[in-house]
Amino acid sequence: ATYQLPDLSYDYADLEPAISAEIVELHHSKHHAAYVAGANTTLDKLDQARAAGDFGAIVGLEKTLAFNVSGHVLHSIYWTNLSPDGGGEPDGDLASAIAEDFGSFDAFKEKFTQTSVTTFGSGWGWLVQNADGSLECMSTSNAGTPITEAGKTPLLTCDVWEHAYYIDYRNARPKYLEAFVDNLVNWEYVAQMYEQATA
Ligand code: MN3
Repeated sequence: ATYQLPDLSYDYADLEPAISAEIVELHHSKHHAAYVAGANTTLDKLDQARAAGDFGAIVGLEKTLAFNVSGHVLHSIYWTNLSPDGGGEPDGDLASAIAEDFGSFDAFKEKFTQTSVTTFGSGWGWLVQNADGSLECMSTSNAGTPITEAGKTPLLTCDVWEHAYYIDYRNARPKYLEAFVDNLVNWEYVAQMYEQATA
């Protein structure tokens, strides 16, 4: 298989109490795994359609492939930008950039939370860096990523599909965002992404 479900660098229970082991296990071993399986199955179907010269089928399969690969990549970023030792505030250049572009860390927190919470339907909340170096909070729908918009580099993302929080928080998406920002953000990883984007 071309795509593989990555192992997490922590156990399913390690993000408690912010996110329960039940959610993390379902989210990783079922939801994320379904994107990986979907991508691999679609690749096989594409091979068959190409071999058969079935150009009508190829267009639809390419869309399905893009959706599944994107879902796989988004979840891989999400797991990596979470940490059992996460939360708090970043330091160094990233902290300075956040203070400069949002006014303060608290103002950033407010903006990131608000942007993520108000994502229409299923999607993802983001902190991205623009081509001019400025930082911005945004959201994308379904399996959309900021990479498709010119000059935007993802630094941090939060999955706001209901499967990411519903068992623990029911419809209280703001409570999930609060727990995410206060306890789970792996700022070391986000700082690495910022360094790479800035280099
Ligand atoms: Mn998800």
